[in-house]
Amino acid sequence: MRAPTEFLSETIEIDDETVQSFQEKGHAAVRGLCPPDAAAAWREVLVEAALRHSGETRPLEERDAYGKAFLQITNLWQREEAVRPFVLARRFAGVAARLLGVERVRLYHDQALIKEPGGGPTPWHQDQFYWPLETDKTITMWMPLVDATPEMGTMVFADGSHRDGFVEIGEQISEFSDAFFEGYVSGRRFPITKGRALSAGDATFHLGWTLHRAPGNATESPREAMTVIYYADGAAVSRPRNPFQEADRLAWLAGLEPGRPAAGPLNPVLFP
Ligand SMILES: O=C(O)CCC(=O)C(=O)O
Repeated sequence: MRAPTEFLSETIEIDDETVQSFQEKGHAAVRGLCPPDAAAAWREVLVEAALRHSGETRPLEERDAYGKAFLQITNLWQREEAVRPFVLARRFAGVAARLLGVERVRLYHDQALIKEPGGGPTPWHQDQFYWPLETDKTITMWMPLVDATPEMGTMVFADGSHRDGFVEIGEQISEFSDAFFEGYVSGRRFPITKGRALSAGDATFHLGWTLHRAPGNATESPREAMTVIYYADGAAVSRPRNPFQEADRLAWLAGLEPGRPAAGPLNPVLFP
């Protein structure tokens, strides 16, 4: 068996059809991005690291909709040395660049997202609601570290919704965002791509403006997933449009002023 780090510098081919479909729909699945043996090895490293840093102690029933949806542990690559090769992997960043149609991508941040057994649905939302970045070329890689069925809560997407850009609802991930966007996607008649069954190490990618949600975890097994967010190199910091973007500017962009290149010490170029 090859070491779980070995393949991370190797790029994979993404065919033109997948890129075109991604650009039309705002999301795509890439099977076998992390080979099965490596996915099992990385699961141990990533989930252990995530749980070590999760501050959540409340039972599910005491949390709001956001808290019920998943345990969210951000910035693992800075917290644990062992996680760095995974988050900084050229292989994953190369897919992000290819799907975005750009030459170079930078890291925004990573996060582990663990939907516990009985965990609630992930409300409809747009990721870029949180990001003070002056570009539409932003993308999230979402990779389950276990074989994940739709019943465990794999991603559901509103195809083509990225073309609407920022839908300013003034509220973050919540029951309100879920209800609002449920009405919005049906009103706009976006086709819905339902949650897929994914093997550990497969991944879905979606743009920062693509509306997405996930059902609750109706199984007895945790849905363990790792995400990495990238954006096109050359993007500038934008003027924060809400307090969450201001918090992100300080946390992920080293407090860089609006208009400056989004290129802080936490945003290395990961591809090429
Ligand atoms: O893991 C989830 O349930 C939600 C993930 C998500 O919304 C994202 O990665 O953008």
